[in-house]
Amino acid sequence: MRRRALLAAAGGLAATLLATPAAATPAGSGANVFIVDNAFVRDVQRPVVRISAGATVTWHWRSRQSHSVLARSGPARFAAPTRNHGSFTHRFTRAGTYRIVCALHAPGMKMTVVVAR
Ligand SMILES: [Cu+2]
Repeated sequence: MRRRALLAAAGGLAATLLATPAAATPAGSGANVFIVDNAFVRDVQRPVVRISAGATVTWHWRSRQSHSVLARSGPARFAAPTRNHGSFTHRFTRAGTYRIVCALHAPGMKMTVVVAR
């Protein structure tokens, strides 16, 4: 039930975001992604998050199982430790496409961050 409530909340956030023009999150600001069992969620599972160089993405764990954030390919590599609570923020300074997975649940648990100049 907790998970259902979270997904409903994420859906409400998505509706808010979809009501605004589909611009990339600008530099100096941040996008949020939720981590549930077993998916990355923004508006949908396996989201494509579009930001500008200099913006951040913050992952928020809302899971019972442990998950990680691992940039498997892209202009830069980074990783957050495997855990089931808390949050992790990464600032993207280099433009390009980042393929991100959970190291424990790849290849199914994945998402993409596209960073514009
Ligand atoms: Cu995982």
